[in-house]
Amino acid sequence: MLKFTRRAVLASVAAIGLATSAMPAFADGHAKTFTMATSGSETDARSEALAKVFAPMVSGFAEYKPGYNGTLFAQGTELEAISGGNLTMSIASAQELAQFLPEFSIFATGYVHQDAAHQVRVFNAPLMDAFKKKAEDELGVKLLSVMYLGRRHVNLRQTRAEKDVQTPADLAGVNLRMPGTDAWQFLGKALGASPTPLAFSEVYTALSSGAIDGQDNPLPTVVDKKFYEVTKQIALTSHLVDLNYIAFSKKTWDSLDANQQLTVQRAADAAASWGRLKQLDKENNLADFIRSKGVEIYTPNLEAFRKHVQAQYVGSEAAASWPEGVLEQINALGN
Ligand code: KDO
Repeated sequence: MLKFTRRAVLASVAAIGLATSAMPAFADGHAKTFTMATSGSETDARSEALAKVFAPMVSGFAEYKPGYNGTLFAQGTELEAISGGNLTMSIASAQELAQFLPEFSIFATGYVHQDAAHQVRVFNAPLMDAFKKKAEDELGVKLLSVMYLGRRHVNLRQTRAEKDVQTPADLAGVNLRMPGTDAWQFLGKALGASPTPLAFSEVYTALSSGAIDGQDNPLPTVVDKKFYEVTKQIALTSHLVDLNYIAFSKKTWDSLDANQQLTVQRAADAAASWGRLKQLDKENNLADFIRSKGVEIYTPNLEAFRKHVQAQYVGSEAAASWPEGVLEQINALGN
């Protein structure tokens, strides 16, 4: 028979007391959990930023619980999960938002954003207010901050001797993997290639087997996912200075008190800044490492790519969804 000695009971009470005191004090007395889903890896700068900066800043009232590599929700399903109340936050893309709100495709358009600083100016400009409001009102998604993913380049299995990429004409017939949404497939075609939709988690295997001819992620992703092991060249097209948004459940946001909301906003901004600097540093310092792995890196005819890509958007269905004057305002915020 289990003997509950006074000492044993006191020890148990003390242990429970210790455990609960280790838990942060919650305004409403209940622990909040912020689940986060991304198709990115744990070592990606954006994932690191949320885990190392955002999570500690909100730990006074919420536990951050990330799911990487599409394990919590498959790539492209995160916004629906947030909307449906099954997920708190994600590293969302304008292309995914454009599946629900077509006008977001303007932020996924080739050769529009010029650099990371331009992305921040655009996200904080009054032109963004209507986009943010629509995401909240129609999707239940609050866009807290803009994250820098980087300059996307054409990365091919073929050597330069086999396929030298100088202009879009050189990509004719190239089976270029692009993410699954319409805006991504449009961009792949605008580059002159034949785009194939494929989940981010499948790209390495598809490159290795030859199921695809190439992919188009920024240099830090080429290193993080070891694409340099299964590709032979990178033509620095910089066809999209790519971004993500820290997307947060509006329902969860509305359940926070004013101080908690301020803390979440500040934590998102701090994480976005930290991640941006880390990604820019990686982007500016990885080319030689990738070359050391046998990948040729070179600059193609950028004017030819810029002109051809932008011409594909003129008169397109995507462009028809852009609110009047917004492209001009984005360009005016450029360098
Ligand atoms: C990709 O699938 O190539 C992509 O880079 C698209 C981005 O919008 C974003 O979803 C990203 O994957 C993930 O965050 C993984 O890095």
